Amino acid sequence: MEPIKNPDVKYTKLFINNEFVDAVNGKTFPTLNPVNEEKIVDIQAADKDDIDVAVAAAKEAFKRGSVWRTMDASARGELIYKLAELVKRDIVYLASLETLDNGKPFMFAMGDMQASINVLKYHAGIADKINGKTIPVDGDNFCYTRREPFGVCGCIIPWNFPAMMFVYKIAPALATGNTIVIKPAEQTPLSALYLAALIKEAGFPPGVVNVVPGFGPTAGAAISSHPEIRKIAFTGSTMVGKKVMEAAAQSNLKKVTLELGGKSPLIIMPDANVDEALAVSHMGVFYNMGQVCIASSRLFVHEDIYDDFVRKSVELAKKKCVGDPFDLKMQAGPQVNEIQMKKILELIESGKQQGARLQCGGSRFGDKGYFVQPTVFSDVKEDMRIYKEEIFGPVQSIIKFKTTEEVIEMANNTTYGLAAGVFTKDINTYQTIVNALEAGFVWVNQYLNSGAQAPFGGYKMSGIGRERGEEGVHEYTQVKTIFVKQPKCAK
Ligand code: TXE
Repeated sequence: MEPIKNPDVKYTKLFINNEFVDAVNGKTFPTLNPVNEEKIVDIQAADKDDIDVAVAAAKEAFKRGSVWRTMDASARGELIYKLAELVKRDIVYLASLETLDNGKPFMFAMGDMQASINVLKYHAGIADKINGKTIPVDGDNFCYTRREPFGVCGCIIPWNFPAMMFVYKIAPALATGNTIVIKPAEQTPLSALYLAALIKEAGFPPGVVNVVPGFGPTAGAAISSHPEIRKIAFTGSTMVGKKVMEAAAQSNLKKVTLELGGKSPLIIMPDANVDEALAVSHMGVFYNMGQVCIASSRLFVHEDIYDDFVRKSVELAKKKCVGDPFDLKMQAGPQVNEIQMKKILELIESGKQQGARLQCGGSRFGDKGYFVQPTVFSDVKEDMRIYKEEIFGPVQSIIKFKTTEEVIEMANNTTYGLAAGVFTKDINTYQTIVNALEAGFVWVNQYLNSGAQAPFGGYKMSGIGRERGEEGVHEYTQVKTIFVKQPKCAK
C-alpha cells in the first residue's frame, strides 16, 4: 500500500454541532511537520469559551427526548459500524495524514488505523449488549439495575497515537449513549478533525461528538474543570493526570479515568527463546520511536545470557533504518516535536553521566527534524534516572539480574504499573513472575500485542480505570438500582 506523500489538509477548524467553526477569539496555532520542522497548517485554537459552546451542544444532544437519547442501542451500534467502514474507506488518506502530522512511519500509521477500525467494530457490536442485572434481594421487592450513560463526557488525548486515542475514547462513549467533547493534542490535531468529518458523514446527530483542538492549560483545563461534564477520560503524562483529577475534584467531582505513563519491565529468563526475545524486546522499546506508554523501557536480562543479549540488541539497534516516514524502507521516523527530542537527549546525557554504558546511539540523528539515534545502554542501575523516568524515546536500558526474587523486586521498584513482560519456557517461573508483577497488562513470551476485546490500564501511578473490553465500556456508564414493590405471590 503506497502512502499519499502530500495529503491535502481539509479541516482546520473546531467541530461543534456537526459544523466546522472558528474559535470564538479567532486564535490559531500551527501544527508542524516533525521531519522538517516546517508548518503544515494553522489550526483554530479552542479556549474556555469554545469549550462552553461545545459542552452546550453536547448537552443539547443528550437532552431527554433528543434523537440521540431516544435512539435504539442497536442503531447507535450501526452508526459506529458505519464510522468504522468510513475509516476503512479512507485508511490510506488517514494514515498519510497521521504520518505527516506525527512523523510515524506510514506502515505504523496504517496499523493504528486498522486497530481503530477493530475498536470501532467491537463497540458497534457491544452497544446493544450492555446489560444490567436482576438481583434477588430480600423482602417483597423486585430489584434490577440499569447501566446508564453519564451525559457529556470530556476526553483529552495525547499525540503518540492521535487517531487511535481518539477512537479509544469516543467508541465506548458512543456505544453507551453519551455525548462527547474531545480535545486532540496540540501537536497532532489533523487526524481527529478528519475523523470528525467522517462522524458527520456516518450520520451521528449534531452535538454528539465535538472536537476542540487547543492547548492543555486552556482548552484542556476548561474541560477537566467544566461543571457540566460528568465524566473525563484522559491519556497523557502522570503529571497532567494529577491536574485533571484535581480539577475534576474541585469542580463537580466528575468521574475520572486516567491512562498515564509507564516504565514497563520486560524480563528475559535464561531458558528463554533468545532469538524471539531479542526481536520482541527490540520492538517493545523502539516501536513508534519509543513513544509508547507500554514501551518495555527496562529490559532485565539474566546474567547467564546477558553479554550475548546485549551484543545482539546493539546489532539490532544499529541496523535500524531511520529517516523519512513516508519511505516504506524506514523503520523509524522523528520524535513528535523539539520538546520531546530535547527531553530524550537530556535523559540520554544523564545516563552517560550516571555511569550506564552507552553501547550505541546517544545523540540526535541528523540536524533537521526531531530524529534521535536508536540508543542502547547496558549496566543500567536502579538509582539512575534512565531506570526511573519515562524517556518516551528510542532508548533501550538493559539491566543484569541473578535470581527470580531479585528481578521481581527490581521490576516492581517503580511508581508506575502499566505493563510488563516475561520470556521463559518454565510454567512455574512464568506464573510466579506474572502473579507478582504490579502491572495492569502482562505479556508472556511476547510483547505489545493487544486487542479491542482485552481491558487495558494501569496499576499504581499509571492510571485509574480500564479502556477497551467490557471493563472499558462500563467506565462510561453509571449503575442505577431500581427497587419495585412486588406482591408476595410473585416471589
Ligand atoms: O504530555 P501531556 P506531553 C508522557 C511522556 C511524555 C510526557 C510529556 O513521558 O514525554 O508525558 O508529554 C493535555 N489540563 N506521555 O507534555 O502534557 C495536552 O494538551 C488538561 C505519556 O505531551 O500530558 C494533551 O492533549 N489537559 C502518554 C494531553 O494533555 C492538559 C502520552 C497530553 O499532554 C493540561 C503522552 C492541563 N493542565 C505523553 N496540560 C501516554 N500515557 O501514552 C496538558 N494537557
